[in-house]
Amino acid sequence: MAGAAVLAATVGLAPGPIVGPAAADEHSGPAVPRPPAGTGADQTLVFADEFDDGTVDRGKWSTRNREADPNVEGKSRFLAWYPQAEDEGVSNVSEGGGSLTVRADDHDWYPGQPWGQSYGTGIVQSAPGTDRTETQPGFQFRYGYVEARIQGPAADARGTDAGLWLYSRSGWPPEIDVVEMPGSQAAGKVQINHHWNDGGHRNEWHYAGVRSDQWHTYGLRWEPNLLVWYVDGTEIYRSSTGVPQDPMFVNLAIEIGGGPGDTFFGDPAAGAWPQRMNVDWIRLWQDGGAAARRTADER
Ligand SMILES: [Ca+2]
Ligand SMILES: [Ca+2]
Repeated sequence: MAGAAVLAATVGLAPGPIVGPAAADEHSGPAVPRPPAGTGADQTLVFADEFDDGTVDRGKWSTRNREADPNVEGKSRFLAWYPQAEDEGVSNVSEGGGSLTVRADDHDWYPGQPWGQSYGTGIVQSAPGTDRTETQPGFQFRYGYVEARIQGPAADARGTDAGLWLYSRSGWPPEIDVVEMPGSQAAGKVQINHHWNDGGHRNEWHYAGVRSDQWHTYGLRWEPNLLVWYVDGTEIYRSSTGVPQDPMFVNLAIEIGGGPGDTFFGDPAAGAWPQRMNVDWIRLWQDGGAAARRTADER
């Protein structure tokens, strides 16, 4: 990726680990959200959406699925169709009541879908080049602290996988799951996961200890040699293995997949539809130095 190469050449490696509480807010005027104390000294809010104005910000988000089949312009993946308001007059992504909502449902047919997907769902991605013309400016970052307040699908959301993922345009893996909510889990189990390339795909999976259908804040601290996951501001896991060094972009979505006997998604035929994921806000901080080194190429 030319963008990634330029970025690597211009940004260089980030400073070492950052410790200590957040400093007092030096800004005047409207309050700028601060990262939770203890999650590092990151002070610069470099990307955020409060989802409070009732309109999905298409300057920040693409609603096409970069991982989906490019032949259908990012509209199909697994068992689901990702309808686009501008094309099909239908969208499963909306904003209202102070939150972004992704809806997954089991309509038999969506306008425009070519392959008979039985389900529809939605996504927002900050990935550059995700729109039809590959001109979406997008947002990527490397190192920092990202946090979102999320209410996921119910415990009976068989066939779904909701979450906040970080992906890289350089390929897969890497993948960092700030939070992932696979629908096979009867108790609405919430996971934090990490996938990396070690001459092959390796991963680690951890139970987050909370229910998917309750509101929680999920955070990730990403340093050059360390990943730390937080739920409601409390550290629940850390890893220094396979820490990604590529710029990554943000994804909020409900995927649909699985089938009879599937132990991850579960069986969508046994699911309760529709399911929703609500996101009150997402905020991403970097330390001042890292933020200053960000280039237009990262946006
Ligand atoms: Ca908005
Ligand atoms: Ca909000």
